[in-house]
Amino acid sequence: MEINGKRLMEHINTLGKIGIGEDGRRIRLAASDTNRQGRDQVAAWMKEAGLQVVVDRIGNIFGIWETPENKDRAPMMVGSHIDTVINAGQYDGCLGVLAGIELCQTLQEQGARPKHPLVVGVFTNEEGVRYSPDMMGSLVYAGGLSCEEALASVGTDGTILGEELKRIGYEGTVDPGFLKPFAFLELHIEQGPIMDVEGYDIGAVENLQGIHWQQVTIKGAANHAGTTPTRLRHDAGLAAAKVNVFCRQMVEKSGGVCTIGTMAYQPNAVNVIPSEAKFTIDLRNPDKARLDGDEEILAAYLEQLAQEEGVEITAKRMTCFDPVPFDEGICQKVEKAAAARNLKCRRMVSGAGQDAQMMARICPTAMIFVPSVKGISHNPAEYTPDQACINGANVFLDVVREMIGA
Ligand code: HGY
Ligand code: MN
Ligand code: MN
Repeated sequence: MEINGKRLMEHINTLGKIGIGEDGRRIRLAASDTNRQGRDQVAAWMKEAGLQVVVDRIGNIFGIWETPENKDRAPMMVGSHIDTVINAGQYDGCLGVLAGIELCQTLQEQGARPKHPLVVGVFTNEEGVRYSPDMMGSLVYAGGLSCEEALASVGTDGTILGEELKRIGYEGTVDPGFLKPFAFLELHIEQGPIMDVEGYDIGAVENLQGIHWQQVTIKGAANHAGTTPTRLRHDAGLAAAKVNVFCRQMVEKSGGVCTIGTMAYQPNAVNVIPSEAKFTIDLRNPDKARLDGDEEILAAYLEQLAQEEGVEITAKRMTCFDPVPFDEGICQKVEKAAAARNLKCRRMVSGAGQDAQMMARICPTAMIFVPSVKGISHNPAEYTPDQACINGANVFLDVVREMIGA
C-alpha cells in the first residue's frame, strides 16, 4: 500500500504558503492570525478526510478516525505541530501532521478496517517562540503543565495565550488528555545534517536530547561611549558577549550545544554603554549528567563575571526537559518497514525538541526522521525532497498499519 504522494505534497506546499508576509518571511507563531489560518486549513483537510475534529482547552486539535467496530478500543495517535518560528521553513512539524491525515485518507480509500481508532494531533505552541515553554500543548496534554498555567502564560508581545486562543476561535472544550493513546508516532524532518550527508532515507529516532532554556538579565551602568575610560565601565553588553563565548567553550568540552538566540540591550543607543542586556540561553545535551554539569559550571561563571565586571546578573528558568528515550519496539518496526521498502535506515537522536518527547510520558512513543538537505532548518531554505517526504510517509503508513491492525 502507498500513500497518495501527490496529495501529500500539495497539502505541504499549500500550508507552506500560509503565513508568508510581505517581506517574504513565513511566520505562524502560536495563536496568531496566521496560525489560525493554518489551523483552519488543516481542520478542513481533516474533515475532508472524514475525521471528527475536536479541540481541547489548550487549543490542541485532534482529527479522530474511528469505526463502530473499533470505537471502544484505545486509539493510536500520530501528529506534530504547525506553528512555526520566525522566518521558518515549510516542513518542520507540518510533514508529521499532514502525513497523519494522509494515512487516514489512504487507509479509508483502501477499505482498511483498523482494529484501533487512529487520531491525528496538532499540538499548540510547539516552537515556544511567542509563549514559553516550547512543546507546550503536548506538555499540557501529557500532564506536565497545568492547562490553567499554560493558558495564563504571557507572550513576548505581552499577550495572554488563553485570550489569544479565544480570539482566534481555538479555545477548545475538552480537557487535555481526554484520549489515552496506546502509542504515539511522529514523522518529522531531521533538521540536522547527518542523514543527508551520510545518505540515509529513514531515521528510527531512539532518543531525544535534554533541553534547558533560561533568561539572563545583566544590569550594568549606562554611560557616555566616548568619555568613559574602559576601566570604569560596567558594560552589560560586554558581559553578555563574554557569557556567549564562555558557553561555546563549555559545550565544546561537554559535547552539548548552546545558543543565545535572543538579545535585547537597554537603552540600545549607538553612543551609550548598555545598562542592561537581557538574553536567552538554550543549552542542550543528550547526556543528562553533562547537561546538569554545564548548568552548574555556567551558574558559577555568572557569579564570577558579575564580580569582574561590576554588574548584577540574574537568571530565570524557562524550561528544563531531560533527555528522553523512545520505545525500542517501535524503533524496530520502523527499521523493518524501511528495509522492506529498500530504504536506508539508521538510528538517530533528536537534537530538536519534539511533541513526541512529551507524549513519551504517557505512552510508548517513537519518531521517524526524513533527511533535511544540508541540515538546514528554522530557515526558509529548509528543504526535504518530495520523494524523501513520500518515503517517510510510506514507512509511517506501514508501521501504523501494523500497530492498529489495518
Ligand atoms: O526548540 C526546539 O528544538 C523545537 O524546534 N521546538
Ligand atoms: Mn518541529
Ligand atoms: Mn521547530
